[in-house]
Amino acid sequence: AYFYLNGESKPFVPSQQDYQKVYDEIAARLANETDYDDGSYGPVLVRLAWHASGTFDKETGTGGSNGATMRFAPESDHGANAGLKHARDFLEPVKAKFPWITYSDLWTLAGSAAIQELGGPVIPWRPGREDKDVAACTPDGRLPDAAKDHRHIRDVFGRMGFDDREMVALIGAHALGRAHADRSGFDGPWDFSPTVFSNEFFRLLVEEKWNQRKWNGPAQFTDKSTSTLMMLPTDIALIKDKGFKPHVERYAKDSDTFFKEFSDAYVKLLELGVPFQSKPEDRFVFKASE
Ligand code: ZEM
Repeated sequence: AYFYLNGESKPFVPSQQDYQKVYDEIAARLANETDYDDGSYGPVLVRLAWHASGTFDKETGTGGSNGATMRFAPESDHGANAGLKHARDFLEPVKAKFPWITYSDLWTLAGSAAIQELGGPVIPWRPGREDKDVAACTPDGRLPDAAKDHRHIRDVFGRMGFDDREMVALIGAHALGRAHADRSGFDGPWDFSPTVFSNEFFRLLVEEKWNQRKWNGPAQFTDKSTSTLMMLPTDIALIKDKGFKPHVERYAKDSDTFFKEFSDAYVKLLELGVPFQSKPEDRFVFKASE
């Protein structure tokens, strides 16, 4: 578990300050590399950390962020992971500068950094993940399919160990980024500021009228007011289902509550299946850039 820096005889044990340097490097790259999508790699980093973690199966203890097996085919080629190479490649110069960090720690740290740098809540984080080899790749089909319904959401997130409230909070990350026709087949952003973390996804879900989009692509929804935004079938399922809807309404009204409950659920997601030596109270709180 130790990393020997070039020519050093003592093992290098990184401190919180060392991880803050990794955070700062990611933040600096986010600020500089604006020639991508809506001007930020932040959303795709949030998605990388989620897809690295969301393969977890609580029954077998397999999958999860511990391993970073998405570096390898077949996992990198799973349909759900289309486009995440942009996020992995964005982080390669960071890995090169801080070779002592594991990919699995780096990807999750980047998820925490991206949420904070995009104006979201603090995402406390701790190290301790080890990279695994190709044999630990998870089978295809563990990540959710946007064409499906409320039962599928409960099946997939229930397998990870989440309850209704946490499922809704997590999907609120769709305030960020967009769908790409050449990746998932779906198309468009969920709100008008896809590089700012907010509760807009929930407000629009409740306040807008969502119609089926008329196009040749997969079934998705578009807003009546501008026809520029989109919702996935699984997003619309959140206002159709009795267990999910009260949380959508709470988050639509109360941004502070959403930020708090999102943070708790995203921290839990990034830690699923990781055999930490440290305790939850040892998590680091990274200082965001100004
Ligand atoms: Zn997403 N997500 N997601 N998601 N997601 C997309 C994009 C993004 C689902 C899903 O199928 C899709 C969570 C839950 C669920 C983000 C974060 C989180 C896209 C578009 C699809 C199709 C991909 C593309 O074309 O590039 C489904 C079905 C979900 C649950 C039911 C959770 C949980 C997330 C984080 C906590 C983010 C940030 C994006 C935008 C990525 C980007 O590149 O802009």
